[in-house]
Amino acid sequence: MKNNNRLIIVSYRLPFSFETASGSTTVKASAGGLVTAMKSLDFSEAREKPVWIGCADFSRRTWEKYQHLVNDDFEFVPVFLERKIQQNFYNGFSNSVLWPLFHYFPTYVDYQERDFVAYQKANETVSETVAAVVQPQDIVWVHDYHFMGLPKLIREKKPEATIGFFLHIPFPSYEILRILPYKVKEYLLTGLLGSDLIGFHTNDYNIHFLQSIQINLGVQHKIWKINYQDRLIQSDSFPVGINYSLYHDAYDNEDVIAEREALKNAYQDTKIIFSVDRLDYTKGVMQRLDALEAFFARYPEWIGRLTFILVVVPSRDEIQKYGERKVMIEQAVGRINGKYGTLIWRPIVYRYGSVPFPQLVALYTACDVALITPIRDGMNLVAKEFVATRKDHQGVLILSEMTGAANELSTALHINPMDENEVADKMKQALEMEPEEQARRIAIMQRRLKDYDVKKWANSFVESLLNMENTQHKDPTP
Ligand code: GDG
Repeated sequence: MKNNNRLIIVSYRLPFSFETASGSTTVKASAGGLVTAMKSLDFSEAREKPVWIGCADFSRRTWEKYQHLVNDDFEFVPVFLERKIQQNFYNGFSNSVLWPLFHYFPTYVDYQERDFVAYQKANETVSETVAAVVQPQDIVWVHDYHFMGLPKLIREKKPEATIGFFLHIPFPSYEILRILPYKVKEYLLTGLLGSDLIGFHTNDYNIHFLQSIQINLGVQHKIWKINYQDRLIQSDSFPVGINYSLYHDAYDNEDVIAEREALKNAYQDTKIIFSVDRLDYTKGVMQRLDALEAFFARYPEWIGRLTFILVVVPSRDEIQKYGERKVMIEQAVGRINGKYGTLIWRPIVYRYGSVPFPQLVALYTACDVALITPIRDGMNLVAKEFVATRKDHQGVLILSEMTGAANELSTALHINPMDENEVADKMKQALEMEPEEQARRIAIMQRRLKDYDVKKWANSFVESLLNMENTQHKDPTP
């Protein structure tokens, strides 16, 4: 897709950070899925560089001094929030209200009025920055739950703007949303309705959103079209994809081969089950450990013949619920290793920390089984990346039915993460699966991931947004 519109991305984080070591400062680009997706859009005919607006995790002074080091296809506009506002907006309302509630953990919600005030303030500040930057013909694409108020705030300042919003986490059922005070629901839902196009990973999330606006605001919709305040809005599902070729081709990368050989040598006497997630209660790590224990209890013939490599990546450690989780995981790992381990074998190899890309792909491609058991997950990219890397067409994916990815990865072994016996049985099935059957299942999933990769995702969202805008000018009735 080529077009002459300028793209303005708004996300909580900017895709780089400054690192200072031994007195010298460098810029480190981050390589998340969002960065890849945004870089894959073709805006080569646009008049100006695309712009990326996000909250700064560095000081204004650092930015003034080192911004010349940031050389990128994007122009970056950091927003500097007051420390207290930033804390209450991010750790408070975003990650202690919206995150747990939207992942169906209502008892983890810690609603504080001051945090909601900070969320509104942060959205307002960011909307002022967007309004100062946006010009006619620009496309504004807002990402994720930190900025649900933003589309409306931009629309108030720039009524003609073209605005898209994408939610990376689940949109929960109306019954869950109703736990929030009415003024909060109203703020979030009317906030989203400032968009022209609202995107979700799955149809279910979209339906939940449509039900919520109907029940809470009395706003009607028809076949994904919403008529609101004389504007036509569309909401639809756009399941995020991955950079398929990056992961698929990495199988033959020299560093990956070396790391894979090292892993296979280290665990040559056992099969390998593997998982990697951020430390988050939504990812179901405790349930996974319960299932492993159930597996050894049900199938003791596997004791000594299986290694579970558990990688947990630090995340949001300032929030109490995350710190508690780390202690729980480490106690369970210690207990299971103590109970089943021998002097020469440990059932669980645990790493708390991130691993570099070649090691991650080596783990994906050395393992016999990937065990992915979130209790809720908007999509889950790890499952998709694991499948994409298996150029050898081997390996079995066990995947929670509570992930958005389960819709697309139809030949994975689906499980309910709460049912430890079911997970244990599927682990046995996976470990004993014939190579031909593994290949058949992987090939089907790879076709889907290759066809609908991250480029397709980003392009189909932007194309729908542009078409939407045209439709609006032509005929504002659904
Ligand atoms: C949110 C939603 C949705 C992880 N550990 C390492 C590492 N990673 C990379 C993975 C993957 C990404 O981080 C994690 O993505 P997920 O999708 O699994 O999870 P969230 O961070 O919760 O993402 C989620 C996503 O947004 C996109 O919309 O799918 O549902 O919660 O790319 O590879 N990468 C490296 N080392 C690690 O240790 N190199």
